[in-house]
Amino acid sequence: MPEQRRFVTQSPENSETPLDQVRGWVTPNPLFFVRNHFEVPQIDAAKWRLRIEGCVEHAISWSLDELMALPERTVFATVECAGNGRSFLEQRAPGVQWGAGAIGHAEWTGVPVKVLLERAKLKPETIEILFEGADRGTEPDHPEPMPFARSLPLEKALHPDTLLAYRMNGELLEPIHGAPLRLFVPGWYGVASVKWLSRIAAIDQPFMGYFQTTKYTMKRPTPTGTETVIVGPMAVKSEIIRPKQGDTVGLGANRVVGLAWAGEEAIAEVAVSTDGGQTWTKVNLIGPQAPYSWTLWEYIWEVASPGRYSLLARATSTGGRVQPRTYDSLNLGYMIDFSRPLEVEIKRDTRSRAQSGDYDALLWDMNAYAEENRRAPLDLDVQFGGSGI
Ligand SMILES: Nc1nc2c(c(=O)[nH]1)N[C@H]1C(S)=C(S)[C@@H](COP(=O)(O)O)O[C@H]1N2
Ligand SMILES: [Mo]
Repeated sequence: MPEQRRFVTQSPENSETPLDQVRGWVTPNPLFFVRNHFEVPQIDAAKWRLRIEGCVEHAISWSLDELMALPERTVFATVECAGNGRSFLEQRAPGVQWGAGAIGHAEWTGVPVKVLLERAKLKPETIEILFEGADRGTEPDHPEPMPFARSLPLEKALHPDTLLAYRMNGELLEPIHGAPLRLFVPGWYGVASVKWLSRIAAIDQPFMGYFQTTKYTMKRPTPTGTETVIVGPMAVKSEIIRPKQGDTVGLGANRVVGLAWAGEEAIAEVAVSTDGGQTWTKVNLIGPQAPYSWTLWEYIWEVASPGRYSLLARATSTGGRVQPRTYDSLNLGYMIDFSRPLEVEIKRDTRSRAQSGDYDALLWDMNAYAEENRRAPLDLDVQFGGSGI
């Protein structure tokens, strides 16, 4: 049976990408995680229009056909939910109790927001752009129904890679991912990428909506105390996807496979420790290393003695940011970016997972996976980093 998303909650749907099955750069749409605060709204794409209003010279509304006739742009990007990994926190934080899979990587196609804002012509007093979804509902501490809405600072809204997206991996958006049109903000936590867009407004005051004041904020130290910041750009982070937590593997050469990402930056380096963080070894990065995008990595771990081992991975971005070892509780249950130890047991009589230098096996795996799941084989030119073994 083909793999499926792993449900954390049924209604509204909150489900994870099955990360232990990742074998390629792009996450297939049916497996791509879903984060919904409210039920999916019913939208008739033929009647749907996107309004642009507020501090603009020309308030305009657009049909989907009109938007799709504009010059389009495509961006590959990884999206992570700001609450991804919340269930691993020692001190329980409220919110969806995600494992590691509230993340995915896709090719996003649409019209840069900038193109529409230029046509609507922003008035000089504009400081933020507000994006409103068609989904509505209540929260326990907000009994009045409200739409899901978020604003972006002008600079990010006007970045040419910030898209009004109608395609995901080449397919028209599915309802669950925001059809007919969603905002897509590469390098930022998923919460910024408002789905089911209905309205855009240029505003001259900071937006104080629920999803960026009551929720999705963190604390940051200041000389006099702390200040509140809105969850925005993604952290630098890595995840070990094979072996899995609690696996038993054999003596000899074991292949450790993982992912690493760095928000608006690309990954520069990933290192692995198999002794709980005392010593670190650089891994081989596999496939494209690009801004916004995760990279797969592989480490051939030669183990000489049986026992219990604690594995850690640590990513570094091209800008020099390094993944932290511990969680910063000022993040308030968001941006869960610390290196999480993975415990495995090495047994003498267990078959080892990989032989040294089995790059071919990795490629074979990726293609076998595509075939099994009736997906197009990888057309990606896989490059292996490092010196090889
Ligand atoms: N309208 C609307 N947009 C939304 C949300 C939502 O609940 N409603 N959830 C946000 C959050 S928190 C995330 S992580 C991403 C998830 O996008 P996906 O479900 O396509 O993976 O959508 C964002 N956009
Ligand atoms: Mo999210």
